[in-house]
Amino acid sequence: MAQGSGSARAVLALVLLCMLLHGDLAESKVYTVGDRGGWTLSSGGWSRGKRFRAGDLAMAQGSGSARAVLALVLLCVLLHGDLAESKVYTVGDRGGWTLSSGGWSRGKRFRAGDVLLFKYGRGAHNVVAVNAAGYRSCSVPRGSRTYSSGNDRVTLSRGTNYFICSIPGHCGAGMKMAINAA
Ligand SMILES: [Cu+2]
Repeated sequence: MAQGSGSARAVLALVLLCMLLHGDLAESKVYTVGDRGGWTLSSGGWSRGKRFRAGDLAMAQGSGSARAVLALVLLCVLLHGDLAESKVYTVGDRGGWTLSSGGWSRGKRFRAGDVLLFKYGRGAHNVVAVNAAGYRSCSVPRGSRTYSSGNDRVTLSRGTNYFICSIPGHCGAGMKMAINAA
């Protein structure tokens, strides 16, 4: 998922909430004939000066709150979806994927489906998804996937994901990362 989608979802939730609550305000009203006095011998003049609309009096009094509950449930579903959805992490944050970004992942918690965005000068580095042996020995096992655009998105799979830069000397200098995704 793109990074903006979380706030887009929150906006959608608020718009839906507003629509539902506004719908609540705009919906037909329930008038109690005679107000507190009720429908009595003296309530004949009660309607004087009031403006009614077609559909008024037809709605049950509880429907307004039912609508509000529906709005809140939708809001929760949307906001919860927001929390559960995958995140995009820029490796090394502002610094990007460099010789010194090996420790960047320390203390962070990742989940399968999260996306790592590797940013670096094209040609200066690359990103190779390797296995544990490749990570340990700074070698590229046959069949490893190499990314080299300088703006590479890699989706984490469950378990440990290993990445190295295969430009000679870089991995040995610390340009390697092992990331555990829950
Ligand atoms: Cu490199």
